[in-house]
Amino acid sequence: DLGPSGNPTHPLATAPVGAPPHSVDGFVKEFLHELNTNQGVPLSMSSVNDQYMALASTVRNYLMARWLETNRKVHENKPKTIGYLSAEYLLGRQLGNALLATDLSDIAEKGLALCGIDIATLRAQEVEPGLGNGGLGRLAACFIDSLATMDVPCVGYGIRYEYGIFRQTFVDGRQVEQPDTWLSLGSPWEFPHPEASVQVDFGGHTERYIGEDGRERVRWVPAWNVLGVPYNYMVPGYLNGRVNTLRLWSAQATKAFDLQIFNSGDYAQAVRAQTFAENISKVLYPEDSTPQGKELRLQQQYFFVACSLRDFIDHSLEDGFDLHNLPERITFQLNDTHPVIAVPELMRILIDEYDFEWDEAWDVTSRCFAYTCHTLLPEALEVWPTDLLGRLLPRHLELIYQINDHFLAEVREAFPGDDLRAHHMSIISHGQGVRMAFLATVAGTKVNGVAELHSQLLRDKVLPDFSALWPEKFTNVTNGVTPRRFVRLSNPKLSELINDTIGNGWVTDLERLKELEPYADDPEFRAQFAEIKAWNKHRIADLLRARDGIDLPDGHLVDVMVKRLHEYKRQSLKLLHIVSLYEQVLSGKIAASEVMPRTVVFGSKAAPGYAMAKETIHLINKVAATINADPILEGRLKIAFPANYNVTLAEKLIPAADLSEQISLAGMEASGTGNMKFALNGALTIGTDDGANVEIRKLVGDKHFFLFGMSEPEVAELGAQGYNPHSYYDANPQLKATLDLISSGVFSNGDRHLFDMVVENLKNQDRFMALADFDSYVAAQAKVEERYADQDSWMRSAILNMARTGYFSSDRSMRDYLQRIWHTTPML
Ligand code: GL7
Repeated sequence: DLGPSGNPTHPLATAPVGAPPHSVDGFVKEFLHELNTNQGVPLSMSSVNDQYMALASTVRNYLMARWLETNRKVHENKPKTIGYLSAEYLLGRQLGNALLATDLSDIAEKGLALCGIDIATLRAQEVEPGLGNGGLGRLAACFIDSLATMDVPCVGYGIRYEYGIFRQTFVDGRQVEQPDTWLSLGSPWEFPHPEASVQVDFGGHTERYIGEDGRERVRWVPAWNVLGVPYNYMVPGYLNGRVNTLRLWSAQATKAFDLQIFNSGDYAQAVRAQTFAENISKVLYPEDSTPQGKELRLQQQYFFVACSLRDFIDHSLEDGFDLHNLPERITFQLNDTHPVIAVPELMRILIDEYDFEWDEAWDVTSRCFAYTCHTLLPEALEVWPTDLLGRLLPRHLELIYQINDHFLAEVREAFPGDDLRAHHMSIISHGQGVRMAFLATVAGTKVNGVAELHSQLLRDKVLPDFSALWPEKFTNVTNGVTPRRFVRLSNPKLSELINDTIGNGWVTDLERLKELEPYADDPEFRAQFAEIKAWNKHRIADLLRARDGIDLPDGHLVDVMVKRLHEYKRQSLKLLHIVSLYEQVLSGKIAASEVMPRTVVFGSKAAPGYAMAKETIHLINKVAATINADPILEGRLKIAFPANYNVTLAEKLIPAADLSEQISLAGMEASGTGNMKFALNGALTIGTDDGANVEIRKLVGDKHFFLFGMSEPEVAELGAQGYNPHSYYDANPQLKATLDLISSGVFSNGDRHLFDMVVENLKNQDRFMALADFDSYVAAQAKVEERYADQDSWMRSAILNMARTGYFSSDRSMRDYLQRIWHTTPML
């Protein structure tokens, strides 16, 4: 008796694994069983890691039946699947989310307590998989959470980096990077499937030959190859019985080592091929918003994309499936340009392996992909040199030339005689290389930006010729964040208050937070809300004291700027504000007692090769050391800069914030997603009219948002006139005094030049116009202080921020993708 996959079946084999009963006793039994059989230790001799591993397996077992059932349903119903192709997934810790998805948190806590174990200790044992740099990678993690929760079939495809984003330490205020050894104690969340490995080819050359049908054909003769080993991870939906899959690929040598060479005694040479192959998934590139033009990075990109297409075509589709119908079964969503090499890869598979004619292959390919752009910075748009591409992927380069030829013919037909336009639009730019964003735009059914302003600028400024040619191709999907992780898990007290007030439907229907609006005027609710904010502040204060030896004083406004360190995000502007306050006290312009008690919290990693960003970190730390120790401020102004900001820290920090700093130069931040997390946790935003800030402000209302700075058109105009930062320095005495204080040596033991790089850059270059927005920023901060002094009014605004930002759930983003891009409905 054979089942649908051709495997033998047995009546019992198709029944789902029974989920154990939801009881404390049942849980304890399971937990001890896992401890004994998986870890091989009795409770009395178990380490914290043993206990964590056993707890994780216990929870995993509860999810297993649902995973099997989900896979069975997909196998049977063959629904259209979303293949989310992303080089990054910034997942955060898994345990809490798995407990939430199975509704086991309370039972586990009680059960462990019976064993004498504090669940918090086990939670703290988990090292988060930091397989992403920042917003882009975290967005991917939120999206797969939402798709699972919404019952949408999705496979997330990516790379299982052995080392994720580096661990940041500070040495004398400077960032020092340490490798992120997230796998060193083992990960209980992954399921390796070496038997399902796929081979990925590289290099070599192509040959032309005449096929049996008399047509000229191309054969790629690669020079070397590696194996992609899939590791599956569960992506549990929230209390809905669905578990989707995240499949991350790990690179392995096809031949582990050469025994002949080994026996001859040259051990290093014997394992060279292995080292070379394994390097591909060794480490995440720690670049954020800049492409790293490294051969290894292109290898990573092709590696995971080739594995993923192979996997879907060979393993997910039934034997004999007609690939002409592929678009009915999958949409590959390209998360930025990183996976765009998938486009020529699918063309290659269809033409070279399945004998498709060009037009047939293009028809299928161009219906299988959609592209999301996540940036506006020109330097962040990937361009691969043709010689590199030709060396690594000769067949793909040929196909890209052919795609370009067909495309340019279409352009010339649409705009006859406009050769210049065709030149501008060419996928291959002479002198530069292959413009991956253009390739993605040509191939994608849809192209979307990640916030309204960004999508508009994408159409008007980044890809104007393309939007003229195909206006209907362009659309917007504003980003979102998962309310499970970023409210329900990260802010348990607030969640409880919301549940008690409006029920718990909001966790999967976040717009229902609107029902809280009337409570903004209820003094009792406001008091409870304020109490929770204070509780969250104590929670983070305890953590920072233990984690970093940082002191977070009581009663301060908690002003938070956490995000990657980038000039366009303007951490330097925030710093200028702090230094300006300090300068005014030092020079006696104001009394310390006039400074509103405030702690500014920074959290930020800089790309290791980004010198200006690293200098900015150094400067923040030096300013922090000075002002935190200076009695003249009477402890009223503090800077806290915990090292190694990551998802785990964000979950504790964001709920404690009063003020959310979203101060990028208008037109630069594609969306931002931290901005959404803060608003949902009842922080007020001080921000520019940039990215999703625009939409946040529209929803919460001007009265509850501190807007400052130039608008995007004003920025463009100032840029066109010729921006001269020095004129602001010369014209504004407070700004001058502030910058001069940094150059005076007070923050650098008398060294007047230590921070020249940052200061001179601001005075003379200031690409992101911090000086132009300084006055307006300082004025907005004064309004913050005025509002914060009236706690009732502040809490009212904070509640309204939470109540009015339910729109920013990633569930809503997914609904938008389903309607505007994927054209599929959830499979229930
Ligand atoms: C980013 C954008 O900078 C950020 O604004 C956006 O919210 C995020 C998700 O869409 O994508 N683009 C990018 O390259 N990184 C981002 O975080 C690293």
